[in-house]
Amino acid sequence: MLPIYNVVILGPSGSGKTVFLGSMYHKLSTQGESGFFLAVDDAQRIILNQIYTEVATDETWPEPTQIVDISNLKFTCKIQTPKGIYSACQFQYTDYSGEILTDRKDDTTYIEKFNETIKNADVLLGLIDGSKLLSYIKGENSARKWVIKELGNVLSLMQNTDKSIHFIISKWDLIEGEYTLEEVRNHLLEIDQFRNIIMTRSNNSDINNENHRNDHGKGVVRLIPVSSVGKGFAEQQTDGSMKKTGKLPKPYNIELPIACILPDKLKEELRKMINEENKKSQEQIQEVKANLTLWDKLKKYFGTTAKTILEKVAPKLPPQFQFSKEILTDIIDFIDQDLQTSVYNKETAAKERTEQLKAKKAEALVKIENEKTALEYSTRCFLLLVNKLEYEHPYSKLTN
Ligand SMILES: Nc1nc2c(ncn2[C@@H]2O[C@H](COP(=O)(O)OP(=O)(O)OP(=O)(O)O)[C@@H](O)[C@H]2O)c(=O)[nH]1
Ligand SMILES: [Mg+2]
Repeated sequence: MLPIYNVVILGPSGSGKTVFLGSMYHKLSTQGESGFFLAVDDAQRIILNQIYTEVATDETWPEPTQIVDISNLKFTCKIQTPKGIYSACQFQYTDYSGEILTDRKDDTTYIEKFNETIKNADVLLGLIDGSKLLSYIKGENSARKWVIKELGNVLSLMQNTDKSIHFIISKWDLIEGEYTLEEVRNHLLEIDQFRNIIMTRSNNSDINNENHRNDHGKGVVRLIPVSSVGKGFAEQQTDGSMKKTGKLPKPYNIELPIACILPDKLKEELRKMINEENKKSQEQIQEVKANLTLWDKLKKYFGTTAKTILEKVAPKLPPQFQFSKEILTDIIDFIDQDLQTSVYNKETAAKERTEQLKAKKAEALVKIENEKTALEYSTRCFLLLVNKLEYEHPYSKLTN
């Protein structure tokens, strides 16, 4: 059985979900630089191709999504090698428009179904509409409604969960060159609901709280700038509509969000485990050691060496994280390297890391001979992409 990771997409109507999925599929449906490709069943492939073709070649954009269209997509991540094609894992995307949710707030079965979907999600993908965000940053009056109603809806759905959240800033082509990701982040942090999500997950947010522990089982929050079409492809008109210029699409960062899912979810699982042990232990209230690495924390409860730690930890992980010890080591090392490098060394560190990861990827490629080895290879592909994100956008990580 292939491991499957569940992603729930939350974004108000018009935020760019459909175009994002079409463009992501287009980019990853053939094996390029990323090292893997995505496959879907025939019916979904036809729909996704239609979406992208319309975006790329017609004057029009796809119609707003009817709920039944593509509210459930299952991508199989595959690797093509000289020996054949191997499947590595699956990503299931469930699309819930924020608006549908508020409009159906009296429909309890719908809400129940939604809550169930959220419960089963490994990662929440929140789409923040880049064009609305831009109006908000510019202080335009019209943006208030967006902050309170549309973005507010999505954020309130996220308030009560500890899951990893990947915020995609869609339509980044409109913001790029006007504001940096750091500026955008600061503006978002001015929104209470947004800031609260980050604060409750940060290590030192509740420093005055006596229940404070230096670890928690909460997921990470990322901010990923994405353009499904690239800079210059479309121009926003005064009425808000998006006029195509005739340029060819050049999607930006479209392959990054999917790569963050597996590493972030594994990190969350490991933290949960540490947190549970911490709860059980006598010395609950400890001094804050924010810069303890994940290995350090694991060492506290599970063993003295990487080998002994993993012997204890690996069997406790959920089925979709039954990886080899080598891969687990790589992912934990990856997470830790990030914590250990100071801001000043980040660039050199990232470059070194890119080289290391590339070498490991090449090593894993020749070893592919079944689904398990294909997964090990794809994990390295994912880490390389996450590294790219963190290197090119140091402000993309909102929590550690
Ligand atoms: N400039 C720019 N415009 C985009 C981009 N992606 C989407 N758009 C615009 O945003 C509109 C809405 O995108 P959709 O993908 O249909 O939005 P959605 O979230 O699926 O909306 P619903 O299906 O109604 O829930 C598109 O028709 C485009 O005009 C992008 O990357 N850049
Ligand atoms: Mg749609």
